[in-house]
Amino acid sequence: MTNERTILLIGRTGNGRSTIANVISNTKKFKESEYAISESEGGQIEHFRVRGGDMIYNIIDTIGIGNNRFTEEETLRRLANAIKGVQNGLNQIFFVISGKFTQEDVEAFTLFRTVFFGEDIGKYTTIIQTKFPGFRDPEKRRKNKEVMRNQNENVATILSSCRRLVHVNNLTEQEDFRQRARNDSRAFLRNYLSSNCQNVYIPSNLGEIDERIQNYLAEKNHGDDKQIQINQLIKENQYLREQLNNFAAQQEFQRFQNKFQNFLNPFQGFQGFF
Ligand SMILES: Nc1nc2c(ncn2[C@@H]2O[C@H](COP(=O)(O)OP(=O)(O)O)[C@@H](O)[C@H]2O)c(=O)[nH]1
Ligand SMILES: [Mg+2]
Repeated sequence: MTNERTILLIGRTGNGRSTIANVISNTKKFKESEYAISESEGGQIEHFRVRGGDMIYNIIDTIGIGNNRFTEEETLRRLANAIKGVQNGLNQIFFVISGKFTQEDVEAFTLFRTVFFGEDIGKYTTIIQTKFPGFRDPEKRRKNKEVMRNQNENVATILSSCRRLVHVNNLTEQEDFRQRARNDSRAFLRNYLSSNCQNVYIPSNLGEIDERIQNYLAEKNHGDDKQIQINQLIKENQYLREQLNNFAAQQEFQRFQNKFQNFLNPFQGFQGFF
């Protein structure tokens, strides 16, 4: 058995992937950013060893979905390069969400499942929820998971397909001078990794990623074209409705004018008196 483990961090920009990479590796090598705009450019890999052990951990931070620095196509291409680089397979994927499981997170997870990995992605994936102040309290964690499960069917399906939901709150030095929250996260995550990443996951059809990206983008563009057509039809429909309303109002006015004229008619003969 090899004494190497590889962990891949994925998710939407700003959710705290780079921070988790720093926390686990106990370094500051990954750039944490308050501003989604200064998103890292692609995959960054660092290695660390837990003191007293001989296991080498490779931790890979990837570009975030939804960053506003690159186009979607460029983002997917950079992600593909990072994932293709993992030749000996992955032992654990951390899908990072923050605060709550949003619709955008659902879409990002679906993208990873359909374009990059496969239906079995959940077997190797742990969801990490960052920015969760109650992370030390089992009751708050349980409640949060329950709320998330009841949120909607998509979220519930993703949750039940993954290994586990883990909560952390990786506060910055300004927020937590002694870094207690990060130390607790590190202890938990390292312990979790030591017993949860023995299996190796080699995503199938890695060679076809580029093709799947092209298909995904083509389908999406097709969807966008359809949406444009629908919007155009809605606009035309609105215009016709307005015309119809104007016409009806004119008719109504005409009817009123005629009635008024009819009312005035009997008095026409008296005009000479006024
Ligand atoms: N309060 C709090 N802030 C966090 C947490 N994780 C990340 N952050 C902050 O969120 C911002 C984005 O984090 P970053 O790791 O760069 O996100 P990435 O785009 O997913 O790599 C940074 O300002 C971090 O300091 C957390 O668990 N709690
Ligand atoms: Mg980052």
